[in-house]
Amino acid sequence: MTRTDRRDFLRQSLAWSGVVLLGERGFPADGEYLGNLTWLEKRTRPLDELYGSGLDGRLYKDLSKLTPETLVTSNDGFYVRTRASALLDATSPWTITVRGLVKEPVTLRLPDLKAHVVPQGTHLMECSGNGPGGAHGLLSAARWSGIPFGEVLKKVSIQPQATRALVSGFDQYPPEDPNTSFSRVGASWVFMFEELSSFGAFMATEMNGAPLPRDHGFPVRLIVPRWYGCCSPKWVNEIVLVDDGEPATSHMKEFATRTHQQGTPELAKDYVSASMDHSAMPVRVEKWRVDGKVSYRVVGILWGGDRPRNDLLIRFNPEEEYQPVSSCPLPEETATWSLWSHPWTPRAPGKYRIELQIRDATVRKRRLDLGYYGRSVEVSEA
Ligand SMILES: Nc1nc2c(c(=O)[nH]1)N[C@H]1C(S)=C(S)[C@@H](COP(=O)(O)O)O[C@H]1N2
Ligand SMILES: [Mo]
Repeated sequence: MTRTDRRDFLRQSLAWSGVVLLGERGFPADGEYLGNLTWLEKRTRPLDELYGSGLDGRLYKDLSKLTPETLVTSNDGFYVRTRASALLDATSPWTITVRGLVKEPVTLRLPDLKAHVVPQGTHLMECSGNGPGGAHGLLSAARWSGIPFGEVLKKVSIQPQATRALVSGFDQYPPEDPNTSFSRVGASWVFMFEELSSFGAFMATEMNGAPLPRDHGFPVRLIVPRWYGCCSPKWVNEIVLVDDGEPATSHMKEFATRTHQQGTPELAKDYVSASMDHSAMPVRVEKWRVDGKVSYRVVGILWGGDRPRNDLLIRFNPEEEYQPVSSCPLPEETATWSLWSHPWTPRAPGKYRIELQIRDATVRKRRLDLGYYGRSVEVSEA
């Protein structure tokens, strides 16, 4: 085991140690599992099924199946937002052009950068437009390897006025591609050098020990840990070094609201870091029969934020008080997600809206404050 593997393994076993009294996969050992309740939010997309092409290509992950063993998503189970273009030719040596505020533009050959590939650990990615129509399934985590972004910058001589990098990928689709997507083509984002280094951005070449799958950016994509997925261009082929006067890209503007910007700024420098706040949601409500009585258990995930915390609260309707989640192990770090669970005895049959919150009011958690990940169920037996 490498150091990262061992850390992942330890984290996963620790994450579930809060429920060691429960049986296999965390279920009560003596109970009968009766299945999961259905979410009442209208779902319009299939789950765990790769469909569509190009910009419209999607895979929404079925998060209700998450277990401690599947917290690292397999390559073909990882969510997809935009599939590789039919025009993408990744056979010849891939190149990345670095231009803009450099002494001399250079064309880097990916094979020449491969010496800098190192394990980067497990990182979660979430689409900022991750809504109920796809059961919030635009969320996955993988173990990545890649080239630290700083190593790429070392290959060029940077002019002193450069403060930012505009990173772009291959985003050309055949005219006959039947896109009906509301999404616009392109995923270029402008980052402050400082953001790229402090968040540990890297150019990923491997996912879970294998070359990146084509739909996930083969042969190389950017990953900005703890930022929304819209800031991680796939099929990266160009880096332009720019200064503070650089306009925002159309992609940044399209995603301004979803990344919690103030309005839709015209200049890249007026965009705040698109990092994910502390977030949590239920992924399933299990129904059990224990000692002849029906009981429920809510299982969910916790992710985002800048430091590990487990002061998670849950409530089962807006008029109810929040109460501490009964089993929420403290994660080791916030690069990826962890599981929590909470036994639930509804007072009466009826509809319940489940919401999560963080106890510390000083913590930034904009989506929790908005009730963004709240989900509802109907209980027929209490
Ligand atoms: N070149 C390119 N990169 C892209 C996109 C795109 O449309 N084109 N979509 C972005 C968005 S919105 C998300 S959420 C992530 C999704 O990455 P995944 O499909 O590997 O899960 O890729 C990002 N990178
Ligand atoms: Mo996204």
